[in-house]
Amino acid sequence: MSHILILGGDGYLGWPTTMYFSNRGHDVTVVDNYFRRNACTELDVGMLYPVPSLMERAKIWYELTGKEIKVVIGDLSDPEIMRSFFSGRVEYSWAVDKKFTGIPETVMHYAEQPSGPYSLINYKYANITLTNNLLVTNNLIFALRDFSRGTHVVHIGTMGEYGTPNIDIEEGWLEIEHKGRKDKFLYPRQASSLYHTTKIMDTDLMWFGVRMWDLRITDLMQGPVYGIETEESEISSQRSEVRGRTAGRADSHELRTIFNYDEIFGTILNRFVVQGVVGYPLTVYGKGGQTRGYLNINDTLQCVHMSEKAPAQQGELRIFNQIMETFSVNDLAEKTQRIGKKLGYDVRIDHLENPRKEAEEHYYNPAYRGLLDLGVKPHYLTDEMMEEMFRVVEKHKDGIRKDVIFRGIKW
Ligand code: USQ
Repeated sequence: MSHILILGGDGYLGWPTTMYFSNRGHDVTVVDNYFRRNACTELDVGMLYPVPSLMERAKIWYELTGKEIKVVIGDLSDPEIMRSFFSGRVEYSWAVDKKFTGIPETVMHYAEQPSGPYSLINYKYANITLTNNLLVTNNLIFALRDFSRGTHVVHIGTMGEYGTPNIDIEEGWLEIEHKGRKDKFLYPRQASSLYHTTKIMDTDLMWFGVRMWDLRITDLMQGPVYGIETEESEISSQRSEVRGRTAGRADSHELRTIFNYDEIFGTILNRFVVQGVVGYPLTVYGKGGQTRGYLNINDTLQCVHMSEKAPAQQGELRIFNQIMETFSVNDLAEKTQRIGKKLGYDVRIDHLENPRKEAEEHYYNPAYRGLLDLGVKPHYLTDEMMEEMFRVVEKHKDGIRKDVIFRGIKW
């Protein structure tokens, strides 16, 4: 089994990915600077339930499974921290065995400020987004250039890089015929937030690294993710109950991922379910015709796994569109309302003036075959899936803060 380094392993997707690979027998090292937690505290946005620190999570995971996840609390925008994972000078914040595991075969790169609204609060948050996201990616490609060009990077990009063009969206590349000659280019990109713009810049940096130094990179253009439980969070909650470790821990689900429902860090469907449960009218922005490609958190795990198993070639920037189905905001609101009503909630739908600048009615036809061809089996947004989300959220209903649901951060 290979050694996997997970950058940004404390976040909504990073921590489930960490457990997923550890559970499958990989050596996993995880690094995070607690950006997300600190930003939630600073901006006072709360979370659905408290989660233990990354070091505590690694310890609990070790107690429950006997599998070690090595942890580094550190800021990857510092090049020396990034380089330490390749030079062998890494200082683990927590590990059972503090001996260097070796250069990773795969790096999963999630270490980015992931929110459009955060990036547009004001120039200060815009700068944090730009510096963090671009420095981390640049530090990574230089560390690979200098220490390990054979390491495969799996980077989480975003479908938002493409925007909503009036033509079909291809998987990363577009063949263009111009004045009788043909060439292949990165598909035109035009993001709708500053955060999404940093992901375009990431792609450019990584494409540069591939052209100059033959790096091998998979860039996954992901849509908004929804969901809470993964196989590993369920296993761990069963085991922790069996061991009677529940006292004082978050509802015995201590290894569940961080779950935000606020305007800044919550993605739309997670927000809608929470709004449905607490009787807050669903916050549809504008006309609600905004269409995006969505996926279940369990499919993020499958997608990064399939990408890891069948890596990009040396000197290849491989791009996949990581979505499983498309919905408009109105589709999601109606679905939430229908399922909520079935479960006894009076779910109302509100159309707020859109704080964002985005097309509210538009053509949207993205290709997304690549990951399915690699063997990903989608978990679609069925009624059962939504009911399950309602049930988990219901358990934490009393702690939900209505004041963080909508602030109206303007673009
Ligand atoms: N929206 C509403 N009401 C809400 C929240 C969102 O109508 O209360 C609308 C937004 O205006 C947007 C759509 O729902 O049109 C999706 O919004 P979102 O906040 O769920 O997603 P977004 O800001 O695009 O960002 C999220 C993740 C980001 C990821 C991106 C994928 O935070 O990290 O890159 O989804 S994508 O949307 O494909 O660019």
